[in-house]
Amino acid sequence: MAIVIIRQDNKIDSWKKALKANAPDIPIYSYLEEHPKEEITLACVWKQPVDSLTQYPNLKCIASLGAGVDFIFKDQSVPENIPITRVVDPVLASDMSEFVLALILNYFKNLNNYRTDQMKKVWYPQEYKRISDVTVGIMGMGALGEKLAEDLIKNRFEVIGWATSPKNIPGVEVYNGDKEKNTFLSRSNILVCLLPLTRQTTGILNNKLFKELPKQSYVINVARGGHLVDEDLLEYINNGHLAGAGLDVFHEEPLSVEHPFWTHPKIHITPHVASVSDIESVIPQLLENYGRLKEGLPLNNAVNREKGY
Ligand code: NDP
Ligand code: OXD
Repeated sequence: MAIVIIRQDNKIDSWKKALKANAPDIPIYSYLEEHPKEEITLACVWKQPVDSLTQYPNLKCIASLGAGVDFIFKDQSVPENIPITRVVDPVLASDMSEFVLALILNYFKNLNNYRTDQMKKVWYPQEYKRISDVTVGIMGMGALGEKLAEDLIKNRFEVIGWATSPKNIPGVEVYNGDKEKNTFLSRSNILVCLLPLTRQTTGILNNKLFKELPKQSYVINVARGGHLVDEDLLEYINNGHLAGAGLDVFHEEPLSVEHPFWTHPKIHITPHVASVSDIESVIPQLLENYGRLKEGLPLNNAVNREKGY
């Protein structure tokens, strides 16, 4: 049994070093080095190259090194019968919650505008918003959505949520499914998307949805670029229905230099940094599942292939 790490950024060595430090007896390889393919039972992946997962005849589990697994399902070459797991981690959740809180407060207090004014030596006080002015609607009340809701409540926000199934989260009214979606939207002055990207949720942030939001709502997408119909967002900001948007994720990453989001005064973009898996925090769950594979036990944080998340 052995582990292979497959990712196309410059983080393979850090993951490998940390895994080895925590489990010196387990053989751990980068997919870029010579390695015995038949020994690999666990593949730890992030945006793997197409076909890279087809080379392991004894693969028993594909572990996403992030919370999302959409990139695994997108790769048609990924074997259909192998269990997939994902990261569910308190550090990932608190990082996300801090990021969204920062975006909301930044928007309320016009901080980006003042920074731009500062560069031009412009003194231009503007009206600001308060926490008590808004209800935050969170689409997706999973590991990240629930933690965000808890933290927003601690900061005196009124919070509502939307998911497929009922939830019991103190202080949060959670709406379910399509029939309650419009009621949820009609109350969301700040809409935060924390949905997984699936067949059902692709393109969900579109003009039909924006129309249901209260006038001057602010949209935050920290989930996946595929949730958003870019032209619809531009239309609804430019026609004045939406106040603006904070976007961390895009259809194409890095975002093309030609894209109108870069220069739009009401769109705040960041380069997919809302919450990045913390290696030390995530490693214990990878090793726990490696041990479970060995023992033939059910895997933790398993993805439901039918649902796609
Ligand atoms: P979870 O799987 O824990 O939660 C997903 C939530 O979405 C669940 O509450 C689920 O409902 C709900 N949901 C799924 N499909 C629908 C639907 N069709 N209608 C209504 N609700 C739906 O995911 P996480 O919270 O761990 O992560 C969410 C996403 O955040 C990830 O998939 C990833 O894409 C993104 N992400 C982005 C990061 C960034 O840096 N920008 C970092 C980390 C994650 P139910 O509970 O009823 O199943
Ligand atoms: C994730 C991400 O899904 O970083 O973890 O986007």
